[in-house]
Amino acid sequence: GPDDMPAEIWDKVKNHPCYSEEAHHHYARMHVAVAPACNIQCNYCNRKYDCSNESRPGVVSQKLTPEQAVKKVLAVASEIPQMTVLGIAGPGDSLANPKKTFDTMRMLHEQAPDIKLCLSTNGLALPDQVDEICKYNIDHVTITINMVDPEVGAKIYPWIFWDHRRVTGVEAARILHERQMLGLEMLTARGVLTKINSVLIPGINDEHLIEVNREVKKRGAFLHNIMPLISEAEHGTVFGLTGQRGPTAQELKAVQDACMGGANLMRHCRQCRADAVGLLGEDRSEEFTLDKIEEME
Ligand code: CLF
Ligand code: SF4
Repeated sequence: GPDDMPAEIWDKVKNHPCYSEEAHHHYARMHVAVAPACNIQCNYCNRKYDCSNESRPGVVSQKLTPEQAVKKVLAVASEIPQMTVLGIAGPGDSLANPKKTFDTMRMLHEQAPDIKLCLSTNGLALPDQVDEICKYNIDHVTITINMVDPEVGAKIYPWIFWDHRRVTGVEAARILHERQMLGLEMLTARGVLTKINSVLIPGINDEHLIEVNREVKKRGAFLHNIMPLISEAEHGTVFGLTGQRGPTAQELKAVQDACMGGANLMRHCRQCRADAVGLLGEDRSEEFTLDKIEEME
């Protein structure tokens, strides 16, 4: 709340539904699905659906061009006055699609300067894009960080696409880890509020997330959101984790509790889809499909 943080930080979080538990009852966010490509492979990802780093897997979002996205944001903003934040969270990685992501952000920065801009990324491309992020006043960034030990990372990420080639194994996880830490440090230095998402994968990174929490706090992360792996048979075989279960509610709470005293935890995440619209936990995306927006004009 306003009593326990500097005024300029409070100003950034007071109406952001993800960064403030209180705000999520009153303020809405929306996502536009402009970023289809990804530059890494997570073992828990099913590429047919939205990026599961931020989203509930098993939903397919309507992909938009930057122009369609801007049109949609302006239409939603005029219908839902509590809509304070626009995020780009997939369906792939926002920064693996820099042209589409930043074209959208630039147009919104110009045409709707009151809307707060937010994006989520796996962090691989982040250090190269920090200048661009600051240019459009994107002051909230989420990085998905599932490990700080490349040996653990090798069990989560079979490959990354880096420097024009595919890199695999522990080397891939080491590069991803270094880029995530560097990106986080650069955002902190520039005053961008950074939230860390971690996917809790039982037997792979459950105990390790305590160390992740410590390392991200050290580098200035504002919030740490530990999310359960969602693995449901009807969503098809997850790429490399056949038979992998998600955590129980008790297991999730135990890891979150073990992180108390470290980086502040977010516990109200609803794992939104890449084209979510409305209050967290409420999904009005069906009211704002492209054909409906065209009818509104
Ligand atoms: Fe979207 Fe993410 Fe920005 Fe929020 S969602 S890009 S930080 S505006 Fe929020 Fe949804 Fe959880 Fe994400 S509840 S999945 S944390
Ligand atoms: Fe899938 Fe991982 Fe890429 Fe997200 S970051 S789209 S979960 S591979």
